[in-house]
Amino acid sequence: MAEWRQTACILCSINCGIEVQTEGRRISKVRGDKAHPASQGYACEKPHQLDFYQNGRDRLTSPLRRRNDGSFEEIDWDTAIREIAEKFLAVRDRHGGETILYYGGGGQGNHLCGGYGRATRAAMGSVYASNALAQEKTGEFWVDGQLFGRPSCHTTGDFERAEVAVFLGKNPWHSHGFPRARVVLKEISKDPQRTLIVIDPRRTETAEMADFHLQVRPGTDAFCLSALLAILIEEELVDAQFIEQHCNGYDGVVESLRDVSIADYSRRCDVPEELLRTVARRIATASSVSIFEDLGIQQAPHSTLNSYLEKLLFLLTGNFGVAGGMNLHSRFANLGGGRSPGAAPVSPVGGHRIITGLIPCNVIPDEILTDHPKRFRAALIESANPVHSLADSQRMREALAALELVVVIDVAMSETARCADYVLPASSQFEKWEATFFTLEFPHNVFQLRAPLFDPLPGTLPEVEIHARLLRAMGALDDADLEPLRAAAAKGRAAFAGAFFAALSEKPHLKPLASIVLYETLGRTLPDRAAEAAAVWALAHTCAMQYPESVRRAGFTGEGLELGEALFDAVLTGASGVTFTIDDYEETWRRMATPDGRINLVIEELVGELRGLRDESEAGPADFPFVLSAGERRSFTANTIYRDPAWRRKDAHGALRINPDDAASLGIADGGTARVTTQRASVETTVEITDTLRPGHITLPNGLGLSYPGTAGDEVRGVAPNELTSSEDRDWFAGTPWHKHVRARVEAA
Ligand SMILES: Nc1nc2c(c(=O)[nH]1)N[C@H]1C(S)=C(S)[C@@H](COP(=O)(O)OP(=O)(O)OC[C@H]3O[C@@H](n4cnc5c(=O)[nH]c(N)nc54)[C@H](O)[C@@H]3O)O[C@H]1N2
Ligand SMILES: Nc1nc2c(c(=O)[nH]1)N[C@H]1C(S)=C(S)[C@@H](COP(=O)(O)OP(=O)(O)OC[C@H]3O[C@@H](n4cnc5c(=O)[nH]c(N)nc54)[C@H](O)[C@@H]3O)O[C@H]1N2
Ligand code: SF4
Ligand SMILES: [Mo]
Repeated sequence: MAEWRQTACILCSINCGIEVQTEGRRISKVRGDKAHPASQGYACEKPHQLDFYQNGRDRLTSPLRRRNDGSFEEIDWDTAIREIAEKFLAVRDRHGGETILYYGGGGQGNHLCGGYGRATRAAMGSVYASNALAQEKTGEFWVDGQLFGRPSCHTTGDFERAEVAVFLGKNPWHSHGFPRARVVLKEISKDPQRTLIVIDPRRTETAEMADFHLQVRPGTDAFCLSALLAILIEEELVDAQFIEQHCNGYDGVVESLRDVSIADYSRRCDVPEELLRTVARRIATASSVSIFEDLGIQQAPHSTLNSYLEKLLFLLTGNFGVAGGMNLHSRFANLGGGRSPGAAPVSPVGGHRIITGLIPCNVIPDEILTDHPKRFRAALIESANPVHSLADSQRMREALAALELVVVIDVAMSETARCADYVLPASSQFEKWEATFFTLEFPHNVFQLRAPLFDPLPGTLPEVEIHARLLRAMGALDDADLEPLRAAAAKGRAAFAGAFFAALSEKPHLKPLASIVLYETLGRTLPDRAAEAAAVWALAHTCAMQYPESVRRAGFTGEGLELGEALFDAVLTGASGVTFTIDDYEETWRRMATPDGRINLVIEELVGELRGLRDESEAGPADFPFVLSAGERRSFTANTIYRDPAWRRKDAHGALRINPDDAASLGIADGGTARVTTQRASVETTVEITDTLRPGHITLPNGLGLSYPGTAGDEVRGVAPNELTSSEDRDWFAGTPWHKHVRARVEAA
C-alpha cells in the first residue's frame, strides 16, 4: 500500500487539506484529508489534477538571463545572484531604492515567499509593493478601516450557522471562498427554515440553488443595494437597538439615502420592487445573516461604494458580532503587508491612494511609462503573473520593457517571466515547506504548515534560500549579528526566543531582515529541513501575543513565550493543520479599533458617489452594446497555476458564454466562433450559448490564453482576458479594476 501524505490544495484561498500518493516525482492520487480541521475531507474536482502543476513541461530548472537578441540563456546560480544583486543596488544608487517595485509575494497556495522577500526589499530600499489584492479587496479593506477602525478589521461570514446566506457577485459553487462550500450550500438550500439569496446577473450554479435570485443588470449593484437599504429604513426594518448600542452616524446614513427612489432604483437594476421588498424583509427578520461579497461587485462599477453598502446591509440589521452573522476574525499573520517605512500614502507618480501598503494594480503601467523622475525603474516579481492577470496585458508588457531591470521568481515560464531580464527558478509548493495566510475564519480559525513531498527539482531553490543569497550578495547580512543567535539556538528554542527578541530591540537594522535572520539561525536547528519555515516561529509568537484568549480556547497553554512555543510546536508537527484560535462572539467587539469601540456608519468620502447615483447616466456606449465579464471562475479554471491546457477535460477552449437571443440575432451557433471586440483589442473565441446569461451580458473564463510548449512550439489555447481590458476602467477611489464590466461588441466570425 502506497503511503498517503498530508498537504493542501493550492488552487484557491480555502486550501483544503488533502492527502496524496506519489510515484517518483509524480502526484499520482489525491483525496480530501478528513483530519484537516476546516475542510474535514472535503475537496472539489480540481486538486485531482495537481500533477499538471507539479510536473508542468514549462517548469524552470535553471536561472535564465536575457541576451541582447531577446532570447534567454541558462546561467549558474552564483552568477545570477551576483549580477541581480549588483544591478538592483546600482538602480538604488542611481535613482533611489523607492524606484524598485515589488510585485506578488504569493498566490493561492504559498505566502512564505512574501515574508522572506521583505528582507530583500529592505536591503534594496524598495518601499512600494503591490499584488492581486490591489485588484480585488483593497476597496473592501479601506471600507473596513472606516467602519471598524482599521483595514485589518476584516469581516467573515458564518455560513455553517447563518439562517440567511447572501452571495453578492460571488459564485461559491465554483469559487468557494468558505470551507466545504458545496456541502454548506446544499444544506442551506435544502433546509426550509434557511434562505439562500444570490445577487448576480448570471443564473450561476449557486443561483440555481437559491430561494431568491436577484438577477441584476451588470454593474448596477449600487442601485440594488441602496434600494434594499432604503426599504429597510422606509419599512422600519432596521435593528434600532443594535444601532443605538453599537453605531454612530445612523442619521447620516438616512440622510445620504434620502433621495433613493425605490421604484426607480429597482427599474435601474432590473430587479422587481416586490422582490427587493421580500428580500429586505427576509434579511431583516432572520435570526442571523451572513453575506459574501466578491469579484462581481469588487471588479465592477462603484466597487468601493458597493463594499460600503454591502456592509451597511448587515450592520443596519444587527448581523455583526453574533452567531451566524458577520464577525472580525483572527489571523495567523497579515495578508496585506501594510505600509513600509519611507513609503508615501500615495503612489509616487500619479498620487494614487495606497491601501494596506498596495499600489492599485491598474495604475502600475502609469507609474512606469512616464518621464516623471520618481517613476519605477526596476521590479522584483515573485509568484505572480501580472502580465496575464493585470488589466491591459499589452501595456503591462510595454511597461516591463521600459524598466531597467525585471527579475521574476517563478516555478514556470509564465507570461511575466517571458518579459524578464532574469528568471529565477523556484522549487514548487510540494518541494519546500509552505503555508498561506488565508486564515479568515470565525469562530474556529485554522492554519496549516505543509511539509515538502519531494526534494527540490534539480536546479531550483526555495524562495527563502534565494532571498538569503541575495541578501548576502548585497552585503546586508553580517555574521557578527548571526553568531550569537546561532549559539542561542543551539541551546534550545526558549534560549533562542530571549536572544532573538533582545537582538531585534538592540539592533533595529535587523528588524526588516528578521525573516531571513530566523532562517539562518533558528532555522538550522529545526528538524526535517524545516529551516524554510523558520519565519513561522515568529508569527506563532505574534499570534499568541495578539490573541492569547482565543489561542487558549483552542487548547494551548503556557504563560508568556510558552504560549507561542506551544502553538509553534503544534503547527510544526500538525501535518493536517491546526485550529489556532477559537473565538467567542465578544471577540469581535474586542477587535474593534475605533476610539470608542463603536461602528462608524458614515463614510464621508463615499457619500457624494452614493447621492450621485440618482443622476447617473443610463446610456452605455452605442458601439459597444455588450457587457463582458472577463475572468469568470468555472470548473476548469485555476488562475494561472495549471498551465498545461490538457488539464481541462471540458470547456477546453474556455468558451464565450452568450444568451440565446443575442446569439440568434447575431447569427452565432453553439460551438461556433465569435469575434469579441473591446476598446483595447479584438479576439476570436469559441461560443457556448446559455440561457443562464441575461441578454447583453457575455462572459469569458479566467486563466486561459497561456503560452504552453506543444509539439510544434508554444501554443496558446483560449483568450487571455486582459488582452481585452483597459487600465483606465477602474474604481475612482480604490483603483480596483472593472474586469467584470468590460464594454464589448460581438460578431459572428
Ligand atoms: N474554480 C476556480 N475557483 C477559484 C478561482 C479560479 O480561478 N477557479 N480563483 C480564486 C480567486 S483568486 C478568487 S478572487 C475567487 C473569485 O470568486 P468569484 O468572485 O465568485 O468569481 P467570478 O466568477 O470571477 O465572479 C463572481 C460572479 O460575479 C458575477 N458578476 C459579474 N458582473 C456582476 C455584477 O455587475 N454584479 C454582480 N452582483 N455580480 C456580477 C459573475 O456572474 C460571477 O458569477 O475565486 C477563487 N476560486
Ligand atoms: N480580467 C481579469 N483579470 C483578473 C481576474 C479576473 O477575474 N479577470 N482575477 C484577478 C484575481 S482575483 C487574481 S487573485 C489574480 C491572480 O493572478 P496572479 O496574482 O498573477 O496569480 P496566479 O495566476 O495565481 O499566478 C501565480 C504565479 O505563481 C507561480 N507559482 C506557483 N507556485 C509558485 C511557487 O511556489 N513559487 C513561485 N515563486 N511561483 C509560483 C505560477 O507559475 C504563476 O506564474 O488575477 C486577477 N486578474
Ligand atoms: S475548494 Fe479550493 S482549495 Fe479546496 S479543493 Fe477546491 S480548489 Fe482546492
Ligand atoms: Mo483573487
